[in-house]
Amino acid sequence: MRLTLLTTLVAFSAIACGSEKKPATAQAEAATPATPSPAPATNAAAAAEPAGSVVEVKMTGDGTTKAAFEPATLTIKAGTTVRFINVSGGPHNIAFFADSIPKGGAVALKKGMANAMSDLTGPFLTQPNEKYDISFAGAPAGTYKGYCMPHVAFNMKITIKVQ
Ligand SMILES: [Cu+2]
Repeated sequence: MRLTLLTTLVAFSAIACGSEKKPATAQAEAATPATPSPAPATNAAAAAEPAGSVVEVKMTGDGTTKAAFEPATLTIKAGTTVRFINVSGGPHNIAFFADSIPKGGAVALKKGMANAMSDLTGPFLTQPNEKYDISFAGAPAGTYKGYCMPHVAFNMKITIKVQ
């Protein structure tokens, strides 16, 4: 059931995006993360802060007509952690367009995205102020374009430039 919903969302995203960019494929493979990641829900007290600098991106919306990443464009250094925060109008998530990222970027993001629903696709943030960190450690320089699956029709997209 969930898979069906996900597939529908992806199909919808593909239509909404037209020929511009293809979203990350969301086939539900048995995703075993390359590195074991602690479950944030049960491990909150021990959640370590990222080693590098952290840049925050707010996920906002009014629930009906608009939704956005704020900022929608940012430039970071490799090694930075981008922290996505569910501020309003959720659920939100962050997924990257597979064909928008530099060579080697997908491998780096696979390591940097804990609890991914599938490659390049972060989990849905449903709770107020819920956070999701993406480590750009080892991420090749270049432009990474992403979107929010529930709100791609509202053009909820983000461009992250890694220096
Ligand atoms: Cu959203």
